[in-house]
Amino acid sequence: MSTSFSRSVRNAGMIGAFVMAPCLAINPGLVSAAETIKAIVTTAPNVPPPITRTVPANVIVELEAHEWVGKLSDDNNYKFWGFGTAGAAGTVPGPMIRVMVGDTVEIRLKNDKNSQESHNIDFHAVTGPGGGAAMLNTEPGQESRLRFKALNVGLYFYHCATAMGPTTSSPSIPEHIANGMYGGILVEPVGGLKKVDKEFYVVQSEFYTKPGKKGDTLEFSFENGLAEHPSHVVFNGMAGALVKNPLQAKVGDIVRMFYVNAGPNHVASWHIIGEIFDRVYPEGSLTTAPLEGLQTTVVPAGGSSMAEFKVEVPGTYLNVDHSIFRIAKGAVGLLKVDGPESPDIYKGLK
Ligand SMILES: [Cu+2]
Repeated sequence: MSTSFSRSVRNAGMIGAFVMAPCLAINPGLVSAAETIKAIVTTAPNVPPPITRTVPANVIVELEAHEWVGKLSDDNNYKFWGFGTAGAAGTVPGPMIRVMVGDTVEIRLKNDKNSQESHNIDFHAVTGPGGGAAMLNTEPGQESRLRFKALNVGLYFYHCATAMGPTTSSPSIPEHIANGMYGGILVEPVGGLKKVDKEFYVVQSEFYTKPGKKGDTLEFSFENGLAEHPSHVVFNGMAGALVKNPLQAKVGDIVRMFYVNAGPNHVASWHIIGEIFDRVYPEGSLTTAPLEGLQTTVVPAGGSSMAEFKVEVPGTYLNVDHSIFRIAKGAVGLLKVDGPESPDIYKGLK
């Protein structure tokens, strides 16, 4: 067992575990003589542990498409379509995936046997037609596989891109995204990102529903999607998800946020009230120098941003889209910072 593998196991914690090659059936082709491991994927806001190895590996990622009714807000349910880890329920957003540039990644996508729709995935981290979607069309109860080489470092979006669905008036890719089928995949540089104290995975997205009463399971509205008029704008899949379960940090921590904007329509103006981004890696580019000292950063639909900031003052900070009326549609989350007061930085005067 290599040293890097041992570290990976220790870092895995409760989230999952790496698995060595011999127990895995690997198809020939791109696969190299490198170590074969099973990726750790995490549910938002959790982030897979940093990659400590420095040589590319064959990485197996297992995902499962599901359709289920869940909470979109305290008042209403919604029939979501989304991705989950193998053998687990679907979540919105789908799991975060973390690989290293040069890795050969094998995606194993199952579609739950109870699904009504075919699903697939277009990974923006994939070089190849459709980002892999054409190779991953998966009927209910079936499994598809794709192997790709991660050529570019960055924080990338992934989403279902199934071109057939129940809405016959238009291509249905938007509907699959609008129902919750998306997530983020980080392709780290060799040697990984600089160590920080806290990492979080936050995905902003819009939902387009028909009107309904409190307690209703709201239905998707293609017309509102077409009009780009969302009923809900949320972080991590539900209005108030990050209010009920705030992100937590301590005074002095350096926080890194992997921020993905699923859209499907609107550009986000990401801002944390009372904080300044020390470093922003615009549009998820991790190989260019960061911008420093930013208040608000634009995150395109189908794109991402990574930001790092030190939290110096205790208290509760609001994560928002500064297209600010979206707060009323659910786009607000909390970051709670515990620790000693910092009166030299922030102090009320009477
Ligand atoms: Cu789909």
